[in-house]
Amino acid sequence: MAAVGTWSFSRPAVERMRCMLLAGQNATDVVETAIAEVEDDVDTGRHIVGRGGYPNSKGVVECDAAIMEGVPGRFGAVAALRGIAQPCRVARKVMEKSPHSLLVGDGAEAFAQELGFTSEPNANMLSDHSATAYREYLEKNKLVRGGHDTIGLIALDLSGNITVGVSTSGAPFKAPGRVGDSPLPGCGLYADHKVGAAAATGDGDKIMCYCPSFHVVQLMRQGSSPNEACQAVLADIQRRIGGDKCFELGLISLNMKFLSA
Ligand code: SD4
Repeated sequence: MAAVGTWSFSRPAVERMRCMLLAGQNATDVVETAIAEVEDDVDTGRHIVGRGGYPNSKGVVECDAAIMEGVPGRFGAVAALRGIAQPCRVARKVMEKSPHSLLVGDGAEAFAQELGFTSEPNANMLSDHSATAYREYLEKNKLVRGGHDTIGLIALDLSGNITVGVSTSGAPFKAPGRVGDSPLPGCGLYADHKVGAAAATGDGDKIMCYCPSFHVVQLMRQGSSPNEACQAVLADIQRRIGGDKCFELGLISLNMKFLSA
């Protein structure tokens, strides 16, 4: 079994996943639970995930989230979803209960409500921090607080199931309706039970043009280690965009090697 996550703030979530996996829990339950706890937590340093995420340019929190299992076709996602504190739980329901793979905006919210999720007023989705940051943004008409907090978690359970999940409120003060890389398969996340899984974080408007998560998994399929695959994808993108240009992209990946560890 094994668990990995994006950014140092995900360490408690990774530790939580490790305990759940050791207790024999299923990879998808583990990823969903660990992400949902981060989504619903407005404390310390997590300002781009679920409740408490930075809002869009109109002050409304809009979230993207996705879950992908290693089994072919097992994918569900939501994008530009408003009023739901734990969007990754809705993404899982899309995977399990909907004939579709990705639901957006009002349609995603209606789907969530039908399945018993409570839609909350936008005021409940903002934290003191994100509300203050939005006021500063309006006053100065520019992003005064940035950073990256998108959570991406990968779990490999004791039975050999691998699942990856991501959740984000996206680019701070984005245009309403903007969707990033996170809910797009191959871009924000990808999993294949014969190979491994990967997740991305960073500037989603650029990331989605390069399908880096799919690329990482393909390279692992061809024999690269997770680290080699991530490095190779970063180098490939750097080569393609040209030496002096850059954008923010972080990748995590896990292969099936830890199955018996
Ligand atoms: C997005 N990739 O919506 C996300 C943002 C992110 O850490 O990863 N932030 O563009």
